[in-house]
Amino acid sequence: MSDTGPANPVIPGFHPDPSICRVGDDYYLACSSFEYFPGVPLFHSRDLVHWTQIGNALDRPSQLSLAADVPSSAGIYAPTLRHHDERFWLIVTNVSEGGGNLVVTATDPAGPWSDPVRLPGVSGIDPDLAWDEDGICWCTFAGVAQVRIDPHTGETYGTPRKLWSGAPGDKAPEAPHLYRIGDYWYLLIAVGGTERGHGVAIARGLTPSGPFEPCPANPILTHRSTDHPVQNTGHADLVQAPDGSWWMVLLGVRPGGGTPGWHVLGRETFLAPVTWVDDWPVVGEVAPDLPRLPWPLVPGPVEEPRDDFELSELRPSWISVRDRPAAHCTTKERPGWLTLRARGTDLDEPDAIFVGRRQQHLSCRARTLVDPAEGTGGLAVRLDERHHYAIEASGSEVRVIARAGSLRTVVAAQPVPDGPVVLGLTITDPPPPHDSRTGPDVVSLGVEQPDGTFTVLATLDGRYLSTEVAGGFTGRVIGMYAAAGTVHFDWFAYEPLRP
Ligand code: 6LW
Repeated sequence: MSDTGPANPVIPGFHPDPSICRVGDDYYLACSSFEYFPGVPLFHSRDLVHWTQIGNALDRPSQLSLAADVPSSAGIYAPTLRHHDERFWLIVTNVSEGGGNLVVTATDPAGPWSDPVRLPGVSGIDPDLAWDEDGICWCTFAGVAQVRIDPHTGETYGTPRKLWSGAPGDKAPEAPHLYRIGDYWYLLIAVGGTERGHGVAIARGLTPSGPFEPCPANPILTHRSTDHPVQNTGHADLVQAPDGSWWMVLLGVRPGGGTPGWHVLGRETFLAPVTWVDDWPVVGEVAPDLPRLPWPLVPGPVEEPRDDFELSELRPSWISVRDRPAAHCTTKERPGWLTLRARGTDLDEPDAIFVGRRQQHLSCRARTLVDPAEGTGGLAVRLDERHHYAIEASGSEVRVIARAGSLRTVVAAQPVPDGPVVLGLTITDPPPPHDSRTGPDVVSLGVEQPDGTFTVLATLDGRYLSTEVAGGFTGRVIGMYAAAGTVHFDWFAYEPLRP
C-alpha cells in the first residue's frame, strides 16, 4: 500500500501464476508453489487489493508428496481456481514423479480440500477448468489443447485437440483460461515465456472449443522492450467485480540494480483494470500505484510481524522444503517455541529442515531468537539448495555461510556467550555509488546484542540470490533451519524497512 492508495503488487513476494474467482462479494486466489510444502497458497479479498492468506489447498501428504529428488522449481506448477455447482474446484499440475494433473475440491476455500482426483488423460501443464451451458467440463491446458473431462472421476472423453495457440511463432503458448462472456467464449493465454518476453493474448469464438478469432490488438498486455518497472508481465486471469467492472490478475517481476536487472522476490501477483471495446478486453496499466478503485477498500486481517509460536498449528504462510514431518518440526515439544530436529542435512540438501516465509519486500529485516544448546541452526534467506545466505549458531559460535552455485564459504564467525541468541538479517539497497554493475540489494547478517544493537558479521551481494543468477520459478524465502541436532526458536519477526 503506497501512501497515495492501493499499490501493486497486490500479493508481493513469490506468488506466481495467480488464478482468481469471485463468489458474491468475496474474491479467492491461488498461486503455484513448486517444491514447497504445503502447496498452492489460497488468498481471500473483498476489494481485489487487500489479500489475506486463508490456507493452502495441498496441505497433507495424501495430496502432495515431493520426494527429495524433486528439483527446485519443479513440483507444483500453475493452478486454476473456479467456483461451480456450489463448490470450489482447483486443478493443478505436479510436474514431478507420480504427479501429473489433479483436481481437488472444497466447500470452504480455507479447507479442508479433498484428496486429489487424478487426470491421467490430461498431459502438460497449466490446466484450466470451464463448464458450458450443458454442464460439460472442458479442460484446456498449455500448448494449447483441450479435452472434455469428468472432474469428479478424472475421466477424459476423446483425445485432446489443439486450439488457437497465439500468433504464428509465439513462444510458449500456456496458462490458458476459458470464459463465457456475453455471446462469446474467450480463450486467454500467456505467450513469450515467463521471462522478459512474456505477454498475454486472447481470442474468441462461439463455442468453448472454437474456432477462435484472435484479438487484433494481441498481445493485449506485455512489457517487453519497455523500461516499465514491472517486467515479465503475463500468466493472467480475468474476474468481473460485483459492479460489472473487469479486472486482470497477472504475474510480474520487479528487477533491481543495474543491467541486466535482477529480481529477487520471484514472480509476484499484480492487478490491472480491464475495459471492453468492440467485445475485446483492453488492459489498463499495471501501475505501481493502482487507480482509485470504484468501491471502498476493505483491509483484511494482517499477519502479525512476529510469530511467537504460541499456536499448536503453524500459520499458513510458513512453508518448508518438500515436506514438513511432525518428527522434524513441532511447536508441541517446547510450548511457545518452534522445535526443528535435523536429519543430518543442511541447506545445501534438498531435504533441509527449513521453515520459512516468502520475502515480500525489497527492503526488509528478519530476526529470530534461537537456542542452539542441543544443535546447530539459524536464520537463512534461500532461493534454492545452491543459492542461500545463512547465519547459524552452534554452541558458543555464530557463523555466516554463503552458498552461490558451486561455491560455499564460511564468510565470518565469532564467539558468542552460551545460551539463546538473536540472529538477524537485513536486506537493503546497495550502498552508493550505483552503476550498471550494481546488484539489486545487499544482505547483512549479524547478531542482536542484549542492548538491541545489531552487530553485522557480513554484508553480501544479493544478486546471487536472484532468479537471473539461480534460474527457476521461485523467489526468496526467509526462515529458520536446523543443520544438526535439535534447535529451538522462541520467535521469528519479519518487517519491511520502507513502505
Ligand atoms: C507455469 C507457466 C509459467 O506453469 O511458468 O509464467 C510455469 N508461466 O504457465 C511455472 O510458473
